[in-house]
Amino acid sequence: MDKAKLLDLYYQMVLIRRLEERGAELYQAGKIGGFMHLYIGQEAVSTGLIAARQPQDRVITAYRDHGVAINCGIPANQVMAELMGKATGISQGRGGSMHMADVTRNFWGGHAIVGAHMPLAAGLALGDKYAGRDGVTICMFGEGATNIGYFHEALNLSKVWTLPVLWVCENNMYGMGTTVERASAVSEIQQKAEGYGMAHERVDGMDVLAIYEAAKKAIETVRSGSGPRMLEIMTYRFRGHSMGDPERYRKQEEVKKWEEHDPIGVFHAYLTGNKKATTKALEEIETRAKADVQKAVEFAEASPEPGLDTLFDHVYVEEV
Ligand SMILES: Cc1ncc(C[n+]2csc(CCOP(=O)(O)OP(=O)(O)O)c2C)c(N)n1
Repeated sequence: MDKAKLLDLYYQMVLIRRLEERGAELYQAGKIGGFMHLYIGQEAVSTGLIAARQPQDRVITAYRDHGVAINCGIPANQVMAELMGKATGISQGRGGSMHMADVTRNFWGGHAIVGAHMPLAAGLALGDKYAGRDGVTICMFGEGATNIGYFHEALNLSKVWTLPVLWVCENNMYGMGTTVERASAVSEIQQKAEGYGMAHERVDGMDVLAIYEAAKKAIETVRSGSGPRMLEIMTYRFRGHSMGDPERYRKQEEVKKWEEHDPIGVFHAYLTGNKKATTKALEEIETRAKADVQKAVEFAEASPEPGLDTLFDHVYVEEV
């Protein structure tokens, strides 16, 4: 990967982190409503994954979607405005935190119902296959979603119909307050792919370049027509499940231990240690990301709420 791309990945990860930190403050100040799930700690996953896609590859995920939106190219202004429910948000203020989407960037959305987007991913892939297009659908989900019926239906059909899907499990070890061991018959989620005759691989989720390399290989293999595959990416969320989680199910020492492997810190050490970037260059990126978040907050605050006269817009798809 060339230096410019490496630095861009660093920028994306820092931008997500700073944007969500500000988001948490705005939530506490009552400026963001509804549920909000932060991606802090998991930024390397979608950054590495989406850097490996081609423009024709579709991305679909669950409700922890702010980072995915940024990585798909949605400007910070529109992500922040959506968090605040403003008309200038990427979903015009109607979706909020959990429902960012932009099909023009091949981002098919954040979805709030656990696992429900997985059959949609199979459908998107079926559409591409049927039309003879060479896109791959990248479907991200938590390990908790793998205990749900949708997961099994979707994986089964994707294999039966040799659909071009890359299933990506983000194993952050907790589904709300429940550990993977308490909820899943096997804690190594990749084993579930075996039940559907699918190739699979476990990847270090704190290492953006390891994710990029694994994703690149997996996406191109799927594109070659060999059918679906699964990646299980081992990661950790540094914050609670959603805003207002008292986190009684885990010890602070555990969180601190994982924070020592902060994906941004790990990437910083790689870039400086391998002379890909100077500390000063990375500081400049951090300053830029912070300024971009500040601009996004100002843009969102100055934006109007959706007008009452638009209340019934977009409720039904118009016949064409
Ligand atoms: C069908 C359904 N059941 C329950 C919930 C409530 N719920 C929201 S998030 C969540 C945990 C999911 O965990 P996981 O899939 O591992 O994703 P993570 O939050 O770790 O990213 C649950 C049970 C829901 N949204 N949908």
